[in-house]
Amino acid sequence: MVATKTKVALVTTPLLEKVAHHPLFPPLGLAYMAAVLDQNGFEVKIFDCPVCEFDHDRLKTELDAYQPTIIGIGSMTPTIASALKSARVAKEACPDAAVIMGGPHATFADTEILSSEKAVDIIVRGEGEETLLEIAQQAPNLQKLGGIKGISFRKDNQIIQTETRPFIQDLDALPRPAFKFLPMEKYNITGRKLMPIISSRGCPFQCPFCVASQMFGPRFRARSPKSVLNEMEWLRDEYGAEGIAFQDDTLTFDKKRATDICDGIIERKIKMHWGCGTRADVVTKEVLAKMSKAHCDETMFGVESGCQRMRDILKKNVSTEQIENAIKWSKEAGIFVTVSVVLGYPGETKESLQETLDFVRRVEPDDVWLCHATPYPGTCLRELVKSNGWKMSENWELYNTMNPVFEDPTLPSKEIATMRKNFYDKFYSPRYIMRQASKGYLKGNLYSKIMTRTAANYMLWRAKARL
Ligand code: B12
Ligand code: SF4
Repeated sequence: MVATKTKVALVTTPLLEKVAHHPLFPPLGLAYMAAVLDQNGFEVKIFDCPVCEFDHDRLKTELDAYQPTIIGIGSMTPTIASALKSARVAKEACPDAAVIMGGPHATFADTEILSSEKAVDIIVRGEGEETLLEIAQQAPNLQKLGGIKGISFRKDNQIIQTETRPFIQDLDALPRPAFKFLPMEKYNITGRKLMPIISSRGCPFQCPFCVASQMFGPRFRARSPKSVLNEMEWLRDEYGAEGIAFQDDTLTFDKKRATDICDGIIERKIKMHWGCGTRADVVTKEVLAKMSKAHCDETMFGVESGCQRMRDILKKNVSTEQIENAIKWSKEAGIFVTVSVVLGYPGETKESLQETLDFVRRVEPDDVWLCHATPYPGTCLRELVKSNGWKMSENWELYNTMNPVFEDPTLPSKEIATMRKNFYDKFYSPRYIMRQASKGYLKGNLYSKIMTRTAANYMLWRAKARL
């Protein structure tokens, strides 16, 4: 008799219409967990509802037909309402299955979710690969959950949080993300196949508004350049990837390793455009020039503020000179520069906000993310807003950094939102479109091409809104 494999379904929850979203990328976290389960003899299906355009009814039909033993659902803060609805339809379709939730929102809102949502049986906190595997190995009789590190669950009307799981030390030992379970032909960003790679996890900087450093820990854990280069070639050969989006928090934290990856790209003639995020204090002119030679088209710097006093409050130990140099060197190297700033963090004044916007205008990046300070569960910012007793929205759908979600009595959120909007109205100008179009279409920078369209759409949307 052939033993039947335990079935695991992994779900990216359907997008709710009114929740803003970015271009759709293959869900790397689910693909990593799928790879580990697959390697250990489990049968896996991934339902990436946004890209498949599944709503909750369709998800229910799919789960009903599949009848898995375990259903794992990912969670981000703005989509948590949809994730909880997915849990409910999962329980209706498969009443005997264990419904498990993981990801950055569930990790830090575990007790709230387990106390209010009976459809969720277990929450996996932090990295999921080892934890989900251990749960699957116990299924279907999940009687010894107390022995599994990094989970929260209900028992006798109590919520049990097991010991925190240590972070995975040898990232090279993980199998490659199992993209074979995803409809890879559907992921296109303005017609180009851009694929994600994460070459390191963890961040030693611990900025008080950031979830990533809490999720993946304070130590920079890096994969070897060889394994990263092999994965780039694999994505190109297996899936036709034309570009790579590095999902690392700080790709160049170890400059020597970043340089080795670039040297490898050049030596192996891997001709793919790529982009990454990093900090201005961990790049040099030489590293940026090398990155450009290795086809880096875009880099995003977490600048956070143009005001030194605010950068001190934000524990961003980076000087104005370092930021200006990083932007200048990137531009000289022909790299598209995005800067990300946080608006309205406690301590912000109208003057510091203006200083930031003036600073951004002066350094003229190719793009700018003006993010409202957002108190995600798990951040020091959330604790600060709570301890100040300030009004804070519990509507998670608004937690996308494009809306103010708390009220600092000294700086009305409406004022921040207006200054933000006015900035963008001027930034995405016809001159901007011309500049990006010339870089994109004449010099071939992929991100400039994308931004030409984005800015043109923004101007069109603004013109229509005024009619
Ligand atoms: C890529 C990315 C995106 C992509 C998502 C693509 C995708 N399909 O995954 C896009 C561009 C869409 C995106 C959008 C947003 N993002 Co984003 N994003 C990231 C980023 C840079 C990398 C994610 C990643 O691939 N990580 C690597 C994998 C291995 O980790 P993972 O996905 O977290 O999965 C692991 C664990 O979380 C866990 N896990 C995850 N799901 C599940 C499910 C189960 C069942 C289990 C058991 C475990 C589990 O196990 C996985 C493996 O270890 C992270 C930063 C980071 N370092 O993670 C931010 C991050 C996740 N994003 C964040 C934010 C704030 C956003 C936005 C709200 C706002 C914005 N300005 O971008 C929007 C919201 C989108 C939405 N509609 O909800 C925050 C999360 C905050 C929160 N509480 O939700 C992060 C942590 C960044 C940060 N520094 O704060 N993002
Ligand atoms: S914002 Fe960037 S540098 Fe700061 S803790 Fe998060 S990942 Fe690290």
